Amino acid sequence: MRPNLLKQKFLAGESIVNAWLSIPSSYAAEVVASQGFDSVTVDLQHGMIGFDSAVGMLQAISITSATPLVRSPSRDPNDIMRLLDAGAYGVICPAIDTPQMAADFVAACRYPGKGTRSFGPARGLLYGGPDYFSKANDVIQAFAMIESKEALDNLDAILATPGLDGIYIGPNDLALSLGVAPSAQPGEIVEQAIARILDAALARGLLAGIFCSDGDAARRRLEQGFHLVTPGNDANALAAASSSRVLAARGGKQAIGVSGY
Ligand code: 3PY
Ligand code: MG
Repeated sequence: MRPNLLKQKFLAGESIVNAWLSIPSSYAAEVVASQGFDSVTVDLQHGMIGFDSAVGMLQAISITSATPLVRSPSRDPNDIMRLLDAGAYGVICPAIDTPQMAADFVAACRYPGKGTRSFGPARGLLYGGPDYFSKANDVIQAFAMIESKEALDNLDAILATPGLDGIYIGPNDLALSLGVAPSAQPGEIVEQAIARILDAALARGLLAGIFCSDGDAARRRLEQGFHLVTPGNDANALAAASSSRVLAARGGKQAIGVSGY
């Protein structure tokens, strides 16, 4: 089976920089994936992306060595299994708040023996190779999003889920759940929660990932000990690059722009 470079890098102790796609375009996916990211995530939860667009985007990512990931639109096992069949090598599943949710999520990512994934690997087989079925349980990765107070309360039990590869922190929903406004620079309460989740993941040898507002924030999270960081998304990058060009063309006069999330 085609190797999972993200997994290999994690096992080798190397940091992982992950791209985040919200624009439903295989060409945009191809452009972003070609910039040297270790993994590229197609976001079907908050991105403007449906299943049909996601398939073309996973194909576009396939021209590079970056590991293709998805953020599933929900915890629904049917969504998760179909995205794996479309060739995702890892799933970031939103809002895993309880150990039962974590167990159900991991089960959806694994064939019987280790889970309940239904057979029909479709494009996963083309991308992964003829031994996809026999190797998929070891190669495909399952990352639980920790992004609520309930998940914090259940943290140890969630992290103890057999077969879970790691966690991915959603700092914005985490902030909301803790009663504070989402911010590019989270305040004390959210930072304490983030540090607690990171420590617990590191103690169990799980991969720890987090969404960041930009490249500088991502570098600081790597320095803090995270394994995988996402330096913002494609829409932010496009907005920032476009507004700086307007600014330059107008000789430095302030452009009035709106950045997508
Ligand atoms: C969050 O911050 O809640 C996220 O889900 C980031 O994508
Ligand atoms: Mg979230």
